[in-house]
Amino acid sequence: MENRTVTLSTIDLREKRADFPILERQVRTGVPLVYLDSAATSQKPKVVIEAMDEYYRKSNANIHRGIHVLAEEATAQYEKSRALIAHFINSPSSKQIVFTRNTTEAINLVAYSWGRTNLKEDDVVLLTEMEHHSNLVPWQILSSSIGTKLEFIPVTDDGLLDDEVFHKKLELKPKLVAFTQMSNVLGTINPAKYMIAEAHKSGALVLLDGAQSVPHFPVDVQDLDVDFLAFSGHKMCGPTGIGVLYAKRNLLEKMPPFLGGGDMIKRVYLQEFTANEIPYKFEAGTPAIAEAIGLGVAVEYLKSIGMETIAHHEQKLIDYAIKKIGAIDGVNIYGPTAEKKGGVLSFTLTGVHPHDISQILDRYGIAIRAGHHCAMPLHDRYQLSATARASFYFYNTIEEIDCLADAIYQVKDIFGA
Ligand code: 7TS
Repeated sequence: MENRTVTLSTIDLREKRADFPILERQVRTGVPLVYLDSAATSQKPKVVIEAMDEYYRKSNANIHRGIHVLAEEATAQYEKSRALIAHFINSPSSKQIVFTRNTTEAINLVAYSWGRTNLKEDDVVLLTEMEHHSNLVPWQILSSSIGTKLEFIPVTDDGLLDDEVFHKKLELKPKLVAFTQMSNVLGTINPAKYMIAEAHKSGALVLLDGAQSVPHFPVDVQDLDVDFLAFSGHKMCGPTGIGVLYAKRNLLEKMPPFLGGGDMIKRVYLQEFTANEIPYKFEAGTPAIAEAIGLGVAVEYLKSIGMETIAHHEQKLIDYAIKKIGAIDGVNIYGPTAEKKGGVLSFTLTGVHPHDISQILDRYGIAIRAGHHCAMPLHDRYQLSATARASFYFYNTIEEIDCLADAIYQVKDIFGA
């Protein structure tokens, strides 16, 4: 599958667990933590925690403003991080990496800045039924204020985007197609390169929500030819509070600022201002400096393992999980077959509410998530109010999936399900 050309792993990723202090924790009645909630946020390796600690101990200062040694060091580290992230996604330039708080803010930036400048009443924005609320609500807000129309690519029963309807919707000549590269509920990995090429043929720009893809497999913005890519640091071993918007240079250069304030200006007069160059034009105010530095260290850490190795390991985990958990009587798994998805397993158990599943699993130290996972319309599509979701990262093991299966049998016993 596209983006997933994996080579056989030679590294035993089990040894990487030692990099994560939290994975040594025991919880509840002294049972080892089994963390299966990385789609919500990943755990952080020591190198990231220590880099942020070191920054505060040795170099803390505000960036881009001072001429003293600490300000110079802080600025250099912050900008080095931008360059590392640019390299990680193969951005042609680090000027195309805008630091935001998270994926949500990156998408809002595009909706407000690009959307309000380039879209008008009745223009079509094409989304999908499997979007996280953060790639849905900003476009709804835009629609309610300027009258753009939202259209949707439906999801099939087996959790894939309907390609035929996608092409029909392209005939409406959308100005933007915005979709997730990987669903946080179904785990579906959408054929992004193909969809981007098809959207471009019809004249649309494409925004890719990379919140669940950039942490888990190689994403190359030039190979994809994507116009906008949004992702969050905290799902990829980095801290919370830092995210990224990548965009093509010509788009960023024409887009007006999103927030106004310090750092995003070149010159300010009483009545007006001139905007700074990219990417600073979009980074108003003091940014999350330690967090940006932490994310730079996180991408170096991921690269040292290898994104293909990570993808390969997670493929093994989801394949095993679908077989093992899917064999439990009463369990329904949502989403496509293992080779079309990443490490996300959403399921229901007949007769037991997902919140009850999650609560009982917690007694065994197993952290999963229950609810709508910020994808209410997708749950409506399957006539569900909630699902239970186990999600994996490279530090998870086959044994942890066995623990999950054993605990689901306990849930069945308790509920007589
Ligand atoms: N897009 C997708 C596909 C996501 O999975 C998430 C977060 C976001 C956008 C938003 O990311 P944020 O960092 O701006 O919050 N997904 C989840 C989840 O599945 N459980 O908690 C957060």
